[in-house]
Amino acid sequence: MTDAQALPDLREFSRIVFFTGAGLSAESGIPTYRGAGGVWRKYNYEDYACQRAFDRRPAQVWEFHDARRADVAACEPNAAHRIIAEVQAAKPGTAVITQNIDGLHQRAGAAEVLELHGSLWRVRCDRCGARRENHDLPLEPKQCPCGSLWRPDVVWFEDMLEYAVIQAAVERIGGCDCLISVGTSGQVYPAAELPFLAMRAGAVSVEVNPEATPLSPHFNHCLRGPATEMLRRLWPGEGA
Ligand code: BJW
Repeated sequence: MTDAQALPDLREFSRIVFFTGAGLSAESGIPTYRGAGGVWRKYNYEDYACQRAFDRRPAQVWEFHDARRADVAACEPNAAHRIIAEVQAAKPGTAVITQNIDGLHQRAGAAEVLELHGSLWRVRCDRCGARRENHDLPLEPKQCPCGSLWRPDVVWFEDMLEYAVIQAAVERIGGCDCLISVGTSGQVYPAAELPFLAMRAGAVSVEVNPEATPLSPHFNHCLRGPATEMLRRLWPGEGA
């Protein structure tokens, strides 16, 4: 882990970006995707998380997503989500760009979260274009009023990311003065390209992850430990 003396002082920055992944929610009890206990260790994404699977077996894909909604609903934001919201409240130029679909940033009080991979808590109809927030457990009915099926408004493999969201993320991350990447393996594209925009623009960059990732060599600081503990070191709080 980086020497505590060398940690950047977040109070010195005005355009901080938190770039977050599944590891941020691990301490809330939500499994990550890769690694031990990861979602993709148990389930093949080709059967549960791509449009082809939904077209073939929508009931199976909905059963998987209904179960994930129920699991996430039973979890609470953790101290790391709350610290990020604290920083954002203290420094309004702070942005949150997440790959997570669990909505825990928002439940912790973060504002303006850019959700690169959509949300478990929205559904959309690709026939009529309807899109709405929905928290049913399980979703009922699964039919949109137009007669077609709702699908989870998440970005599955092979789906394109939403243009407006990626555009906003590129703008915020390319213009930040401090990038803090938390709990992502940096293996999924195009999201994994985003940190480089900040680095090329000269931002101070910090990775928070108990394990090294393919992106680690490019960060100025690598904090090896759980998000709750490492973020508290970075942001001891306003009174500190
Ligand atoms: C802790 C911790 C603690 C643990 N504290 N940290 C080349 C070859 C083949 C395919 C591709 C390719 N290039 C691009 C692609 C396509 C694909 C891709 O990137 N594949 C790669 C796997 C290679 N990308 C896409 O398909 C994207 N779309 C696209 O590119 O469209 C164009 C296209 C069209 C057609 C064909 C090809 C391209 C869309 C990507 C969508 C990703 N969707 C998911 C699922 C969401 C929905 C759902 O859940 O149902 O998003 S996949 C999953 O991975 C999820 C996550 O957001 C994403 C990233 O994962 P994340 O957050 O990094 O989690 P993990 O588990 O990987 O890592 C957790 C980390 O936390 C670890 O490092 C731990 O150490 C750490 N950790 N505890 C801090 N306490």
